[in-house]
Amino acid sequence: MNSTLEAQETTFIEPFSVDYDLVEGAMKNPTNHLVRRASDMRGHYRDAAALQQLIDTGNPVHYEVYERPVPEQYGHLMFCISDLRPGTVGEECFMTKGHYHTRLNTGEIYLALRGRGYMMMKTNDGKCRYEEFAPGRMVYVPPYWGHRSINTGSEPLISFCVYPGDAGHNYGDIEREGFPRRVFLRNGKIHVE
Ligand code: PAN
Ligand code: ZN
Repeated sequence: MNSTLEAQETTFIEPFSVDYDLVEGAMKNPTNHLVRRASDMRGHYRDAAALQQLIDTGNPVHYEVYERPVPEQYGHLMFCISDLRPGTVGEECFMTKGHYHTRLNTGEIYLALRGRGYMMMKTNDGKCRYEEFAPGRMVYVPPYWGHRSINTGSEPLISFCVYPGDAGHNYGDIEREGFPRRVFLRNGKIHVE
């Protein structure tokens, strides 16, 4: 049984449940498990030489994302749990690549479960804002805002997110534009510059 609303297809599926390990930030039986290492982050940090050194000395994991995908359609809700490791590239805090949603007018909810950090957000006309991540805090990423998570703490930053099934991910524009602000750890203090 499929229903059509605003001429967009929404596939009927059976209800299901998912179990999480909220301390490890893992989904027990993920269908998709994405692992991004230092070598996947080329072009994103200011200090390319420091990133190369990290790649050459073990190429550590930056973050992992666990998903149980649903149809990528209007009406469905995609969700995932992610584990962004602590660390720096030079002095810049570990972060996700960041993206716009392909359908720009789709938002996202992030619930912080463990660790400390920021959600850095930007629009394609140059606005930039950030919100702090801390356990028990929800960050709302409104439609039109590109977003990137940044770990400013010493333990993994674990978050759970939910977004429209038909949102899609646009990495290319963020790679070209970058974010106007970066987050650094210097002498034990966090600086947003
Ligand atoms: C999240 C992100 C996840 C990884 O599920 O995809 O945190 O970040 P990157 O996609 O930037 O590598 C999300 O925002 N989905 O829309
Ligand atoms: Zn997103």
